[in-house]
Amino acid sequence: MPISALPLRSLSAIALLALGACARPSTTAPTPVMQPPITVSPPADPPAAEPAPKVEQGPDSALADWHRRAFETDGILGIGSERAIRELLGNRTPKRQVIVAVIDGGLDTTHAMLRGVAWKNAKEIAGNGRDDDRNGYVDDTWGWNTLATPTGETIGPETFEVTRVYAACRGQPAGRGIAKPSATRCDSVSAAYQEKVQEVTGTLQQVRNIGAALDRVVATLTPLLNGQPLTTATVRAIPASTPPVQQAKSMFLQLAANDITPDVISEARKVYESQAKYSLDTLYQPRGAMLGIGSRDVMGPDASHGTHVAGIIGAVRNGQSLVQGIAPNVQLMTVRAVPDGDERDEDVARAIRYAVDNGAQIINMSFGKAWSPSKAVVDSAVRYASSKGVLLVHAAGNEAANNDVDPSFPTPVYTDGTRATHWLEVGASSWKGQDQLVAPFSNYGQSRVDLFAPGVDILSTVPGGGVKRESGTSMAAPVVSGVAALLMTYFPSMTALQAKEIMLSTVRTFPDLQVVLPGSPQRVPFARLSRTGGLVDAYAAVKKALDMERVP
Ligand SMILES: [Ca+2]
Ligand SMILES: [Ca+2]
Repeated sequence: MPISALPLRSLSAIALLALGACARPSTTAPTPVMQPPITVSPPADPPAAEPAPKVEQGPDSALADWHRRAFETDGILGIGSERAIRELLGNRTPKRQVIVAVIDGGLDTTHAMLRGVAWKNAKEIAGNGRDDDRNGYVDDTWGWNTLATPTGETIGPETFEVTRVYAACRGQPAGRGIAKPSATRCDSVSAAYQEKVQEVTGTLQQVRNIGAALDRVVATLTPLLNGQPLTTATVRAIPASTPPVQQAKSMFLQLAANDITPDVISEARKVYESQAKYSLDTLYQPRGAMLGIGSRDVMGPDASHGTHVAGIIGAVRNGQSLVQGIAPNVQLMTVRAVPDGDERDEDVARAIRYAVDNGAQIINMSFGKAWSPSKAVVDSAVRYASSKGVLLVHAAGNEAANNDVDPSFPTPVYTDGTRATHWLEVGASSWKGQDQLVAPFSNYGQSRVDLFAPGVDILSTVPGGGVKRESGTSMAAPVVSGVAALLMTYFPSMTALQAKEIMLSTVRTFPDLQVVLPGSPQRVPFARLSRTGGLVDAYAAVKKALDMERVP
């Protein structure tokens, strides 16, 4: 079941592989079920002065900037944004500053690659306890944080929606503010809650098992490295002197080939431990009786996800860095509304309205959930954004599911069945191409998903000044937000709606391509996994915008 779309790596098949090969013979056998893709968030506190890690490049791994590259010139299915800037826009300068709001888990506004592009509320005086610009928010210099107690303390973890509704059925604190559902409804809610408990505790156990196996592998290999770091290259170079060393090497490399490293495991462990401890707890109610308006703390306790998303859109562009945003001349506005656990509809609605009222032209929403008890509140904010011409770009979700059947909220379809006009729903594609073109975790939907965009192994900014690769539809949505911003900055009279239409009409299609359907061994036509059947193509979009300019 969906939770907030944090960056993700699918452990499903790998978990079995690792358990099968690593588990101690006498321990309980792994349950041979496919777990849902695992959502992984990076560590909360990376060392402050850590230099950017060396990024491995080669046929086995993605180029650091693959998502911005062009198929025609680089042979990889990126979006061609650099080629567009170089070849089509070389004689122009960006004309308009575009504000892109990132509704997410927080932003590190001090990151060297972001502080020059972080939106600042020029009319608000910081820290004087007053609402200087009278927009309703006190000291909102860097955006807003909806996740705070009524007395202004920042909230970290939250419950799942299913936990809240289940708690409402039982009159427990986590259900506060939700009307008690009918007895029949409560029966099905109870079943859904139990299923979620099983899923979280089962996955946590798997992660712990893999972690224990990996610890043993690391303990065997580390003494043989002569102080060198543990990487695929250094491990490959270790002589397989004894059968245990050979086995440890082979296990490490197999796991690494599936992106399972000690870091990934410790991140996954943190996420699932938090879910088990807080998100499933029917007694947990971090905000007390009232939701409150929020606070000025836009960073929050863990800004990893939001900082990564923001960097994809607009990290400072200079020719030297591997990490650069897609669009020049953007300002990134942060609205913190996505906790560990499920974001609340009221917070999502407030965040959208804040972004619209404070000048955002594009809003990136890399989050999602399976339940939306107050969907009408979100719908109303979405209608408001549309009425102001603001484009909403939403990640399709990481459950390898069909959104036409199991919606991932918020959705582009209102409760009355009509559709939001200013909305793009984005699935994730991979650099691997061919039948691996669709990311194995990505949601899809011929009706509910508009297009795909690069969302695997995307290198971007993380708190503390570093950079990191992450995967998820969370990374694909900001690619599309970035292309929209790129169009709007170079074509200053273009509306967000026109940018959306240009992107949709210029997608790269693959008429005969069969791809592996996420969550299944089946192959299906890529054309049927989204409305357009295509991948966002910045080069083609810019070209079309230029063509349209020439036609009076
Ligand atoms: Ca204010
Ligand atoms: Ca102030």
